[in-house]
Amino acid sequence: MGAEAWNIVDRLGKAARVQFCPDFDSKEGFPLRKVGIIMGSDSDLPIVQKAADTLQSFGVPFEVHVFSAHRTPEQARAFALSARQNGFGVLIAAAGMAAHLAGAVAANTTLPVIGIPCNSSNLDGIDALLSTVQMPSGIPVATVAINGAVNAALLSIQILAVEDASLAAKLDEKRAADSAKVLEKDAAISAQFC
Ligand code: AIR
Repeated sequence: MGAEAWNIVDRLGKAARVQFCPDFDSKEGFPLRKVGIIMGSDSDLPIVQKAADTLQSFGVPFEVHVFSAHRTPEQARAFALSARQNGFGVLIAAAGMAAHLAGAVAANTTLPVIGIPCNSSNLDGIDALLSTVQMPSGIPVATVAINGAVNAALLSIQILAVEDASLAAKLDEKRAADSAKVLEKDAAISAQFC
């Protein structure tokens, strides 16, 4: 869907989505917005890959880009400024060291921004964690754990699932499957010690 169509959807809300969006992705009849995954360097990809894999497993559309708050600040800004009209619903920003990417992106959009602090220095990611999480009031970044790419993806899916019951059902299924695995492990471990 083009930028102009998304503008109409944003202005008019849900009713417009039904009217203007033939490319429905969700069973609800609403198009699913994309998740934008951006990283400060291609050296962050091994961490970020898990977010992409998680989104893929849920059938959520996404794009992946490299933008640096320091090395390509104009491109990072332009991406954030146009993200809503380009059909994104949530942005995930991963960076290491002096990790300003999530904050810089959040400064230029009111879409929810999830920050992944990456462990890419000899400070074990504590530098990136503090740089990402310590945002001043007014510009929030939802920061996950150091290298917490899976949770970043799951949180982005939960945000999209607010308006998408089929996505919410998939999240429930995953939680049930995760619980079943723990129950199996409990049975196996407790059997070893009785
Ligand atoms: N980085 C890149 N631009 C700004 C920052 N903070 C981060 C990357 C990566 C680290 O610096 O996100 O984690 C090292 O990048 P590189 O390209 O030297 O491997």
